[in-house]
Amino acid sequence: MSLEEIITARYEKEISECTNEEIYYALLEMTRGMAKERVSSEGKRKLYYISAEFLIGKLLSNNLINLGIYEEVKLLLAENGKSLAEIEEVEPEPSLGNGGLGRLAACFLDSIASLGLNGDGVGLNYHYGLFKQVFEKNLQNETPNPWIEKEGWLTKTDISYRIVFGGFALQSRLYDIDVIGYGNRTTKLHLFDVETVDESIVGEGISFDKTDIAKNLTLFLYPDDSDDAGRILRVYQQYFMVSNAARLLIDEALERGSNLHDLHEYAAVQINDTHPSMVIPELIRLLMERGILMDEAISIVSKTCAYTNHTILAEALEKWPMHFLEKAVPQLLPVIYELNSRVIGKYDDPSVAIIDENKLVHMANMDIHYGYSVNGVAYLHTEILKNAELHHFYELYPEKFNNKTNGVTFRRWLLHCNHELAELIESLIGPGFKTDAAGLEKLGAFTEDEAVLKRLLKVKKDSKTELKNYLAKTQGIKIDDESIYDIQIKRLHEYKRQQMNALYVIHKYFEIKDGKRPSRPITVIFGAKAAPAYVIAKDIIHLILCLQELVNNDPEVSPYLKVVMVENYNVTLAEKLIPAADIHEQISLASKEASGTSNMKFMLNGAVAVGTLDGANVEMHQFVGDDNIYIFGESSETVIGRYKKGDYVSRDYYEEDEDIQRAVDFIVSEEMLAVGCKESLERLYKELLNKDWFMTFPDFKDYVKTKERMYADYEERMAWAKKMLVNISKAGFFSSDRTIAQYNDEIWHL
Ligand code: 26Q
Repeated sequence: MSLEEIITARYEKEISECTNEEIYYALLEMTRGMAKERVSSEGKRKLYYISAEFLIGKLLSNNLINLGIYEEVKLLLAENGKSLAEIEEVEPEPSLGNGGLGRLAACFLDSIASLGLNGDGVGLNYHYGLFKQVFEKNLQNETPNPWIEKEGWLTKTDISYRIVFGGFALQSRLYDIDVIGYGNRTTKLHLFDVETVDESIVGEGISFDKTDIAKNLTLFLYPDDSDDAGRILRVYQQYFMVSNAARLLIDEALERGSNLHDLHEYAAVQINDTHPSMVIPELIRLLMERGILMDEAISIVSKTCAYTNHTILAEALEKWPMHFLEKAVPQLLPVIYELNSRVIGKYDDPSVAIIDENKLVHMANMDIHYGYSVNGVAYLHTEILKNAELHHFYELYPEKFNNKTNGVTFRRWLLHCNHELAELIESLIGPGFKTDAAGLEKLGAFTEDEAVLKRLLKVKKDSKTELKNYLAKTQGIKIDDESIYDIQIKRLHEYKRQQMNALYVIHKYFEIKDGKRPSRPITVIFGAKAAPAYVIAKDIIHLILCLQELVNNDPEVSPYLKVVMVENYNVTLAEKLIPAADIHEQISLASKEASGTSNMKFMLNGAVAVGTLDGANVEMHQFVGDDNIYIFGESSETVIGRYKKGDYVSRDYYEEDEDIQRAVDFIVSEEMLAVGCKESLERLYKELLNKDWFMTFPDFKDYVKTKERMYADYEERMAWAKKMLVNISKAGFFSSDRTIAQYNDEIWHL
């Protein structure tokens, strides 16, 4: 049915007489109808991408683009006095992810569908997803983020399983979201829910009874795991997710003709970080229940499952206390014990055991022994895994290790979020880049073409004005679109070093006070959520919010420097911020950021990076060369060496460097204490002075110098525009279509 027909049937009105809400629901109905008419991909082997997170973002406009009807719909609405941009605002954003890992899974689904591969996503239907971030008194508070409406993208299916836990069982229900690829394919995102979930048990903020599993299981993503009740709830969630996934894939394989002895010919499972790792023992258990002997069950599962590692931080590698598993999933214990005893029988090396001497179950170790592939997510990351973090495993199984540098979908991160730039590119090199991202290289022919460079600057300026208007309207934030937009958006983590950027802001504040004014105003923009129990991360948010209040209200400074911390940073905001960025901050401590993916989105949208040689920045640097990216800081070798020697003393740097001293002292200055919370600011001050675990001080001088150089270069507008164009032209490698094609060629073989 056409939009007009749907609107007449639903409301007996004309489009022009409808509210934005009414039009949104009509468009939803139309889009869902069109998705149903499309074909799902087929093939013998099917991929199940199991992930605790799918940060899909809003779907309406992206779906209209992938269906090829965006312009048509936009025009029709405009003719009736309606704005598609305003209608987009009606859609709630599902927040089924924390950050990079979840957004990557969403980009991958888009590429799997667009490439026509036979694969679905499997996860959980969290009713409130990740919390919504609210600032009060310069502090982060958390509230629930409901996104499920009576009418939405979810389709209730008739698939339901009985999932047994220690002492009780829960009935699951599968909901599906159609993932509409670019072209004519769809795949599915399968989200399992529990039928007894009860939203009414949520109390103040995001608090709830963590022990009432039947009612709370799918309420939130990663409930606070600072206590045992929260941690064990994660185990229940993970098992629920993988047991459902395993049953679904077995049922589908049987239906397509598998006899289960050949299950690996019908199914491939990608384990997205260790959160779905229990799928290995669960699949073995389910095969044994169906009559297959243990040896064979292990062999089948080992040919089915592959593992992706997303982090080098040891504390993020999941290790579950055996007594948690004993309580929540006792049926898995015999399998896990057996898997472990085979490992220790074979290898005389306690570091590769699955169960350690403290009775902790190392999920990654299980994945590596009993999966057929282990991959990192950027070149440097994979090298560090092979040579350091997972070196013992690499010696055992060199053939399992491989790299798959991350990518992002150009449909959402260019065509959808930056129409004007996509149109400019298409006018220069034709539409081929939409399906073959490598085609962007053709832009290289225009790097000396002044007319093209001017058009590019105009596109950037328009995006900056758009962001300015959006922030004014939605968050009451005022910024100057003639200023340089310098943006850092990502989860708040010490290793990502938002604190170093904040110290730079303080440094600049003092310079301006001293009469050294920048030639053009600078707007430093942050967006970040901190895990509710991550104290120092919240202190850093507090620092930035205090700086925002102080700097922006200082008449001497604010004409030259503004600090902005957007509230509730999410995919929707990223789509507005990224096209508008002049400069993007990728300043993690070298060796700590596995890949990063916002770096790729910024690059694609013509922003220039200031960054360390970490994660995928290393590859970006190789593609664009020294002139088009601003690299600073110590190398990953130096950093790894420092950790090994354990000889880093932050106080030495503080005492030797006046700039560092002045900036760090300011955190606990009278001015700051007047707008902030003493306890929090002092804690952060001491943390930096006495620990600075992520080594901001050794990199600070070089960081300041590099930013100064960058701001000066920005004034050479034509030379800067050339850098922008080079970045865009070299971004093709970072398309998730390329990444997914490699996963398929080298791991999945669908
Ligand atoms: C683990 C145990 C207990 C509680 C929570 C967790 C947990 C939750 C989320 C561990 C890890 C995550 C998320 C990790 C993540 O997003 N990693 C990012 O993955 C991106 C995609 O590969 C990379 O680009 C980023 O570099 C990496 O940080």
